[in-house]
Amino acid sequence: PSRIHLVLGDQLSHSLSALADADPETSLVLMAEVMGEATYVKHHKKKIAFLFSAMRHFAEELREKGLTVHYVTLEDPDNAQSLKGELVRALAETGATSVVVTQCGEWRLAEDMRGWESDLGVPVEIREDDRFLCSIEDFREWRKGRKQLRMEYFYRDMRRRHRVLLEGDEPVGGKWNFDAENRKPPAEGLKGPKRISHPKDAITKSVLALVEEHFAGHMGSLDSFHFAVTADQAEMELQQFLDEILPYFGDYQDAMVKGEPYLYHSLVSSYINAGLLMPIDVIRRAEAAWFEGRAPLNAVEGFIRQILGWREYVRGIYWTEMPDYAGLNHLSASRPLPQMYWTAKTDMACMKGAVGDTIEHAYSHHIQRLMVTGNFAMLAGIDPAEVCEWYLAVYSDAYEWVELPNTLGMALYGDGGIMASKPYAASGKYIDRMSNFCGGCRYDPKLTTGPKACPFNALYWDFLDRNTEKLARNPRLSNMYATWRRMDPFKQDAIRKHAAQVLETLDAI
Ligand code: FAD
Ligand code: DLZ
Ligand code: SF4
Repeated sequence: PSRIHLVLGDQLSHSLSALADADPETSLVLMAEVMGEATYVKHHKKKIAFLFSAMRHFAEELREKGLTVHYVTLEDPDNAQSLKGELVRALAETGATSVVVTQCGEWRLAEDMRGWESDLGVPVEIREDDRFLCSIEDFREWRKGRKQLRMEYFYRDMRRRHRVLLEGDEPVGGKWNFDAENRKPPAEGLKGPKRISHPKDAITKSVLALVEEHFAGHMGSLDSFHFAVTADQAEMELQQFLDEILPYFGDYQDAMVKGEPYLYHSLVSSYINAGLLMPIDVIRRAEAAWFEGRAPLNAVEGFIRQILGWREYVRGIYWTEMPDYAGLNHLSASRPLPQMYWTAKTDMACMKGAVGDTIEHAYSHHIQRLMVTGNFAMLAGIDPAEVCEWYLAVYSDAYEWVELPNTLGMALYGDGGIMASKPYAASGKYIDRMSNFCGGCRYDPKLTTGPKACPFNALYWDFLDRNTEKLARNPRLSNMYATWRRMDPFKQDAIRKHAAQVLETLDAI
């Protein structure tokens, strides 16, 4: 072969730009399981197992198409354990004279790639990742000259550009956004439908054994591994979502229920991000469900907004803000991440639930990530770098391009308002309204001080108080600051004291 086509673990798409001209005669496809990628953060065991198994299955599919694939397993004794090292080895072994790859999803690796051409001594062509619906250049153009970035306007442009849910040039249903209809608290006894669990074949079983052996110290258990590991299996899950679940997606998008990690969410993020599903297909099929009367508009529009809007928007923010973005810490937060994020050992039922789901499934849904674990980390002033590393490690859908703006920007307000127009700060009252966690909790969401007080409450006021200088001028927080200022100074003092006590004992609450 004269050319090496490198395919990364989150590039498992037959339409990948790096494979566009792969040729059975002259091309060698290189895929490698390497410690460098598996340990730059301590990824959840299920995330590693999902990716390795999906990579191995994808390699088989490429072989079935007639391509030559050089697949390096983690345990290969000659494995250089880094992507560059494996390229060096493959070039030396084959005498190939060039490399082609699709641009990657993380700054860390992109920086490394910039040096490959000179380090490897052959031309390295880095192609655009056209699985995304907005190129980085187009995003740069879109944001040029805008003082304040708002997802909503980007999303409307994307709807127009890709002609999604449009009637002429107008949004179907007369509005761009039906979010106001998407905030129902959970009904009593709300239970999500049973999800597909795929049978484990020989490839998956051997990957599970490998992960158990080499990543024993990473978070999570490999029990009940249920992930789709091929595009066909991911397609089955998407079809189930479109048929049975999408109609309810909007209504319960923000609801949280103990013991129900999935509710009416799609679970497609891991598959889209790894390349097993194409975002445009997912969008078109959800759109068809509305046009054909199989799902209501609030659900379909809400779902499409997440993928055509948020997903593309956060990627644009990431690539146009990096590398400085990763170091931002607008609120100067510096506390270490409490142990409960790794162990779920806490009396706070909502945190126990969200972290417990994460340990068990490498998943928790958006509102748990944002309003429970994220909100708590922001209110408690946890160092954003530690929080971001946690989110990048523990979710099966996590890559820095999508994790970082969501965590640093949306959940922690660490970017000072690039992603969100105000901090998503909330007290126990919000969690009580949107979940059934509080009923079974040692703490009481109605109390702010005293031994039974919900820790979110004092932390909420203390957070506003601590950050007055940075936040009080935000018009979207003026009501909350007015309430705080009107409060009896003795009560304010008691809240400050209780918050200080909570912060001192974060590992024991
Ligand atoms: P659904 O609720 O069914 O949503 C449908 C799809 O929309 C998702 O599959 C996803 O592709 C897309 N989507 C929804 N919200 C977002 C968003 N805010 N940003 C980007 N895409 C979105 N998502 C990741 O894919 N990887 C991450 O590492 C990640 N980290 C996050 C960290 C924090 C602190 C927060 C608040 C959110 C994070 N998200 C991340 C976004 C979101 O929580 C997940 O995409 C979602 O929970 C995945 O589950 P689902 O497929 O069931 O989503
Ligand atoms: C996340 C991940 C893991 C755990 N392992 C590998 C691997 O062994 N080989 C590989 O090519 N990719 C892996 N990945 C995905 C990469 O980390 C991902 O491609 C980069 O972070 C850029 O998005
Ligand atoms: Fe969470 Fe507070 Fe409710 Fe307990 S009372 S579940 S800590 S919000």
